[in-house]
Amino acid sequence: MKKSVFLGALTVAGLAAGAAAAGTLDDVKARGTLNCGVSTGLAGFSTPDANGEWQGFDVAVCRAVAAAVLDDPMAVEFVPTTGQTRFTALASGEIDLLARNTTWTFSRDNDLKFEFVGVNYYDGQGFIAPRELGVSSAKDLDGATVCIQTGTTTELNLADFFRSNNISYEPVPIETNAEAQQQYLAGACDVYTTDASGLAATRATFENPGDHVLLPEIISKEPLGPLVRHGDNEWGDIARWTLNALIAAEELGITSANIEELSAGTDNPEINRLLGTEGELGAMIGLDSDWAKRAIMAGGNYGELFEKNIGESTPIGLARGLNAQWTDGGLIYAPPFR
Ligand SMILES: N[C@@H](CCC(=O)N[C@@H](CS)C(=O)NCC(=O)O)C(=O)O
Repeated sequence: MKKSVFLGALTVAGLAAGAAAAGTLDDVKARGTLNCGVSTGLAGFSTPDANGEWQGFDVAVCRAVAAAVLDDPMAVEFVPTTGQTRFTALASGEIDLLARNTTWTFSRDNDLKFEFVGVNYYDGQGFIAPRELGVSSAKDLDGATVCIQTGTTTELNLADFFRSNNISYEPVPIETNAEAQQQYLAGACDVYTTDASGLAATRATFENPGDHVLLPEIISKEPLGPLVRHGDNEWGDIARWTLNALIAAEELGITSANIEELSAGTDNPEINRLLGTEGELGAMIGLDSDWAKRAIMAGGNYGELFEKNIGESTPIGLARGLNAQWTDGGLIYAPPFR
């Protein structure tokens, strides 16, 4: 009896070791590139520039992970995914990481079996309407046609919102943001609903953004973040702590401008542990001591990435709001590096 329990434990340990040996980190290293799922195109978050190079706030997460793991922020194969295709791409192993304004929900975690490694943007669902429609509240949308992306939380929130307000709507289902924009501008739907950040990003690309208003209601919570498959905790930890490194760097005042200097050693022990001049944090996640330094150098700390890609001085024009550091009254908070 005792023996079989012992053997059972060994078998489980053996399986776990086997899974770790054939884990995502090894696959990524052997391949030399990170396969990162992004959107088909959303200004500021993930979109190819004029040279076909992917840019944006979500793209930056892929680049930071590639820098940490492969010592090269450019070693990323970007895989465009829609609201519908993103989960199959991750579950099937086509991508190692999904960084595409994806909302962390109970069913995506437990039913689809993914692991959200954190939140890089706290959002909520809003509506955009042509100014000439004269609508000032989403509650005035009884009978409206609504453009909506399939495979999203947006679809379900919309149904909940109209039902709880006892009003009706007609969905106009579309697959990509580009299609939504085109349909909305062509008048195929009265309003377009999606994450408020997505609405801001989309409106920024309109010829006359001022002709469109964002309605005041935010009808849901949309904590957006990167995710991996269940079952490879080591890989999940690398993605989670890379995101945390970007967040902690902002809190600790580590920037693109001073990181070289700070990584020679400082009198702040947490900065030293993060940048690898003290302790063995890198080894604990199977990486070298400079992993976080490289991740931060890929594009800057969390705040730098926010300002550069989607912040108030960009056409997207998003305020930090909930996405300010906890020290500034926001929700962005990295656990301690110790
Ligand atoms: N956060 C929601 C919605 C995500 C979503 O599909 N957002 C749209 C608009 S913000 C998008 O990213 N579109 C880009 C594309 O079509 O590729 C979810 O996870 O279901």
